[in-house]
Amino acid sequence: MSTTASRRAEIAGAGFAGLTAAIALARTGWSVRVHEQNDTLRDFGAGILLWRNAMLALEVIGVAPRIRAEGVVPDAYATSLNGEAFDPELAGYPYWAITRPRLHAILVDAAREAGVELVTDSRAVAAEPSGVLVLEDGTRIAADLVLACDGAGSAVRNSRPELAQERKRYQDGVCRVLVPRPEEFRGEEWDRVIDFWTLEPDAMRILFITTGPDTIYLGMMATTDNESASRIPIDPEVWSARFPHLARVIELAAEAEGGRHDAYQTNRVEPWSAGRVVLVGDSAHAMCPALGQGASVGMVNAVELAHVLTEHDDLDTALAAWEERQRAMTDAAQARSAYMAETRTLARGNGFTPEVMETANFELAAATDEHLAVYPVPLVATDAP
Ligand code: 5PR
Repeated sequence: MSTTASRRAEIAGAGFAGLTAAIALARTGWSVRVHEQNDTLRDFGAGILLWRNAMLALEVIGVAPRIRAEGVVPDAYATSLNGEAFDPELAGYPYWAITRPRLHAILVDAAREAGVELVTDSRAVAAEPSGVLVLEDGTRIAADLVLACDGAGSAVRNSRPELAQERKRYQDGVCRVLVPRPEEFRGEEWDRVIDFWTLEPDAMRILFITTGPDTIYLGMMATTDNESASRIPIDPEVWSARFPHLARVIELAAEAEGGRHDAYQTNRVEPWSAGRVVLVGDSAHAMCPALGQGASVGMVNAVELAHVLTEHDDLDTALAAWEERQRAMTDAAQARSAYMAETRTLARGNGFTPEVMETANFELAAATDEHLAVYPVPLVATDAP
C-alpha cells in the first residue's frame, strides 16, 4: 500500500492494547506516537494468562519469543470446590503465564525498537472524527488515525456521543496481587493454574497462577458486598479463614504492594469508530475477567486493525472491514465471560469446553501458517461432567 508509509497515528494510552497497536502499525510503515497520562511507562497489576489468541497476536508483532522465554506454561488448569479436586484440564494447551509488569516492559522495548514515540505525562481527553486528538492542556494534534486505547473509563471514547455504550455491572470483584513464591509452593504440583473455589456462605475464590520460580499471581475474587474480602491490602484473616491451607501465600498477599481491586463490568460499545477515531481494547469492549480474555481480545483486535489497514487504502473501508471481522468474536467473548461469572460455571470444574475455548482459539487474519504452527491446539477429550 503506497500511501501507508506517510500515515500518522496518535494513540491515547500506553497499556497493552495501545502498545500492541503502536507496534503493529509502526511495523507496517505508520509513524506512531503514544500518549501516556502517567509519569512513567508501567503497568499496574499482577499477572496475566496469555491464551493462544494473545500469543498469536504477539507472534505477529514479533514479541512472542520473549514471552515464551520469560513466561511459563502452566502444565494444567486444576479446579477445586470446597477442597474437592476435579480432573485437571488444558494439559498441553499453548498458553503462557507472565507478570503484567514484565509483559508491559517487553511491549515497551518492542515499541521503541519499532520507532514508536512514547510520551509520558500526556493525558488525552477527547478526539474529533476529522482526526484530532485533544490533550488535557488544550493541545490539538491532527493525525490520519486517532486510537483511543485509554481503558474501560476511556475519556476519549466518552467525548464521542455517537459511540453508544451499554454498561453492565456484576456482583463480583477481584483483588489481584503478585506475591513472592515461598518454598512450600514450589515444585511440580504448583506449576499450574489452580482455581480454589468456595461458594458458601458467599463466593470466595483464589485463583493461583504460577508466573515463574519466584512469583505467584493471585486473583482473589469475592462478591463486592463482602467488603472485607474486596479490600486492598488483602485482609489476611478473612481469606485464611476460608482457605487455611493457603495461609502462607495469603499472608504474603496482605504484605504485597501494587495490588488492585476491580469490580466485574461489561461495556458493549457500538460502533467502534467515529470517522478517524477508533477504539481499541477495554475502551471498546470491557469485559468480565472470568475467561482471562480482557487484555487478550484488545491485543488481538489491535493487531487485526493494523493488518486490515494494509489491505485497504481507504480508512473508512478498512475500519468497517475490521469491525465486521472482529465484532462477533468480541461480542461472544463479552457475553460468555459474563455468563461464566454470573453462573460461576468454572467452580464445577471442567468448564473449558470447546465452545468456551472459542475466544482463546481465535485465529487471527494477520497470523501466518508459520505462526499458527507454533501454537497447535491439543486434541483433548472434554467430557464435561
Ligand atoms: N482468569 C484469569 C484471571 O486473571 C481472572 C479470572 C479468570 C486469568 C481474574 O482476574 O475469573 O476473575 C476471573
